[in-house]
Amino acid sequence: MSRKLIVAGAQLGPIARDEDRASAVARLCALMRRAHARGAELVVFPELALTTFFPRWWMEDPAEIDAWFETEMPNAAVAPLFALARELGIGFHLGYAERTPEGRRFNTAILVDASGEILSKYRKIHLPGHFDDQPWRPFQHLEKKYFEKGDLGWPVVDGFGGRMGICICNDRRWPETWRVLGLGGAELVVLGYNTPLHYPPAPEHDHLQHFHNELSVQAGCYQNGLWAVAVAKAGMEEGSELIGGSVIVAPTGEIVAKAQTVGDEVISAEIDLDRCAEIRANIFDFKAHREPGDYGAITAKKG
Ligand code: CDV
Repeated sequence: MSRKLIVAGAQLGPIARDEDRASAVARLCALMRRAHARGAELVVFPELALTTFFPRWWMEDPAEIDAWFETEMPNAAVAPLFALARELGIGFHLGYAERTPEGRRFNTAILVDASGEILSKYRKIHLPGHFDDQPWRPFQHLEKKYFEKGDLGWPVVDGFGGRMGICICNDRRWPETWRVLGLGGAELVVLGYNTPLHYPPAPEHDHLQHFHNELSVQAGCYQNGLWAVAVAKAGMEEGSELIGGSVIVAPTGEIVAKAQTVGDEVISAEIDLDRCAEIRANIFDFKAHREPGDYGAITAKKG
């Protein structure tokens, strides 16, 4: 049986602070239709795709904070997206802010199959930024304040004819993320990101943002012999310029599709999951060549 499938990345241009869920979901639906028209069986949306990237603002009022979070998934606001996916027979990945019934808050992503069933859920583990108010920044990055560290590990599940993994944004910069997914047997990793062009603590690296994005995803794919669809929120969003640059990357580390704009844009590629073996049965044949007995420091030490 063929293990080829067409996958799409649906990059989102900026979402304004006052843009409501209905408007964002209408944009996601339009992108889903475009992905389906290209024959895609799976479309990947960015991190926190239902709202603006709200962790850029310091907020203290719990009601104001909670307004950015979804307490159920699906819910009434995203129902049109789930319904369209079922109608078209297309799966999707969606990032959103999750508030649990116990009041815990996570930066979450789900993978939904073509029948609208949630196949997998991931809660972001590598939360970047800071806990405290830092008004000197042109925009803040308060993920550590608004989210708890994810508690689901990096699940790898069967779906779309292969083994599927999820990570979120800053996770992609960490080799540990990719190796855990690779050890779980992931053949396709889907991920969304919101990466500003300007990084206030180290502005001397601003010109390297696209390079570091591609370097991270390409290395993760190559070193673990897997495919990735990495999808951005892009463009000038409430004073923060987001890099865009969504890519689809092969197990060889080669980029096979890349966004050309910083707006709403669909990229797609036919991918063959059997190509993972090109790497996994050779240079990164884990069973033959890994030496876990020598890697103890990775889990024994934090820094
Ligand atoms: N949303 C993110 O995780 N953004 C980080 C930025 C802050 C460095 C990223 O890794 O792209």
